[in-house]
Amino acid sequence: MIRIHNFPGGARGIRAIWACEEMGLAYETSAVTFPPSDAYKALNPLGSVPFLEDGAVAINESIAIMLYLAERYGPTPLLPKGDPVALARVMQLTVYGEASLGAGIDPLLMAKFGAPDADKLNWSVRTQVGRVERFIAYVEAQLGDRPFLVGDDLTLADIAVTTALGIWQGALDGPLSERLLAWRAGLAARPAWQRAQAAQVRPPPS
Ligand SMILES: N[C@@H](CCC(=O)N[C@@H](CS)C(=O)NCC(=O)O)C(=O)O
Repeated sequence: MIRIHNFPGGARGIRAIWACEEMGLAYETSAVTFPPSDAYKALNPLGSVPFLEDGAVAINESIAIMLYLAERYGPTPLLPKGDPVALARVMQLTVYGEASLGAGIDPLLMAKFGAPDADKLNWSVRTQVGRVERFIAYVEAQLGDRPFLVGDDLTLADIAVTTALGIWQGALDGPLSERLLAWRAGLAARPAWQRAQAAQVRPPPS
C-alpha cells in the first residue's frame, strides 16, 4: 500500500496525494509531527515531508515521488509519453516547480519566519524575491491562454508548479497575476484536488 507521510496541511505533500487521486491509486496518509519524532527520523533522516513508502520503496522529494508514481503505476495523462516534445516539456516544468520555484521560495520562508528583523529584507532576500518573481513570470508566459501548462490535459507540471505558487501566495503573501490566479482556481476546482485536500487531514486507518 502506498503511504504518504506529510505534515497536516504540508504544502508539498499535496503533490503526491493529488497525483494518487488523479490516477485513482489507493493510498494512505500518515501525519508527521513537528518537530518530527525519532521514529520518523529513523525512516527519513532529513525529517522533511513528504515521504513515500510503497513496499520496499522509501523516498523523499515530492517531484521524485510523483515521477515514481506515474512511472510505476502509469501510463497516465499526468506524464504523457506519446509525443517526446510534450514529455520533455512536462519533465522540464515538473522539475522547475521545485528546483527553481520551490527551492527558490524556501530561503524567503526562512527569512520571513526565522531571520532577525535586521536581516528579513537584506540583499540576499531582496535579490531572491526578484529571482522568484522572474521564475513566476516565466510560468505565466509558458501558460499563455491555455488551461494547462502542457497540452490539453492536467500533467505533473501543473501539479508541481501550482503547489509552489500556493506556498508563494499562502505563506509569503506573494502577488500573482489575474491569469495565474484563474489558472490555479481552475485546478483547485478539480474533484481530485479537493479529495486530496480532504485526505491531508484524514486520520490513518486503524
Ligand atoms: N525538495 C523537497 C522539499 C521538502 C521540504 O522542505 N518540505 C517541507 C514541508 S513542505 C519540510 O519538510 N520542512 C521542514 C524541514 O525541512 O525540516 C520536496 O520537494 O519534497
